[in-house]
Amino acid sequence: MSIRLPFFKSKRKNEDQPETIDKGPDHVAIIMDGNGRWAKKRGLPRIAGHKEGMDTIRKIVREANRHQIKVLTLYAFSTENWKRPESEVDFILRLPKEFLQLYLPELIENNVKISTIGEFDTLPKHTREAVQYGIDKTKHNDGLLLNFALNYGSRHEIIRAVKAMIEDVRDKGLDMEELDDDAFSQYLYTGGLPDPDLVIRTSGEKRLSNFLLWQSAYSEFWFTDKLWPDFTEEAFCEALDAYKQRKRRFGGV
Ligand code: V0D
Repeated sequence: MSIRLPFFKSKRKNEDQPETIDKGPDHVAIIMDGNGRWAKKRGLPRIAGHKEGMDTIRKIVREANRHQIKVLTLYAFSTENWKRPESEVDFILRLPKEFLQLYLPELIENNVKISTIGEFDTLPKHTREAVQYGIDKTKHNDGLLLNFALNYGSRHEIIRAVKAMIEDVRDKGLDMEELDDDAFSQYLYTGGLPDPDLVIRTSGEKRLSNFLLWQSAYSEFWFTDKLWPDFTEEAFCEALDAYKQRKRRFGGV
């Protein structure tokens, strides 16, 4: 389910305007890893970690708002996550409803708009209905875009985009000569969104794991050993500060 927002112009190279010093990221994407491990460390079932992870989302959304971040993309459920035990998958797919029961009023108060990327149609009906409710209730908001990657895998996203583009060449007379990377980007789930400026992964793994492969070609990366439920506002600010410092150094040379 891609949402097209014409007012977000993808600006990857930023050659035409001088880099603003200390400019924070517009788009932050996060791989929220380590929920199961957090629970295991406490002798709790993995699902307790997923539940705790929802509270971290709430905190990070509030902090993202304070920093005038425009898009926050969260890797909530990958196409590989189906391989987990059925009971865990079942629990995870009920979290959107629980999350919205807890936090939708606060999201609305804070002008947050919910969107998703990924293969929405093959999620269970109850999950789709819960998420769609959140999308509908926040569709008029124009603050932070809280973008959940649900049933998302980047290679699949790219293949799907290639197929859609070929269809448009065949059926809509799209000129092959005009196809460049900007044109292609529009066929991805993230079409209309800026590329992530900063990709964060918690819990120590230093991999992209099929997340935003195309979109993160020019992104900065921040890896932390903190497990997602232990990721705090302070830890998030640390990542944002590191991002700004890198930009500053880059601007200086
Ligand atoms: C589990 C830790 C919120 C990471 C956070 C279906 C993994 C809790 C949502 C959510 C998940 C999604 C859409 C929406 C509102 C909330 C969520 C999933 C997993 C996968 F509109 N947390 N959360 N979705 N986890």
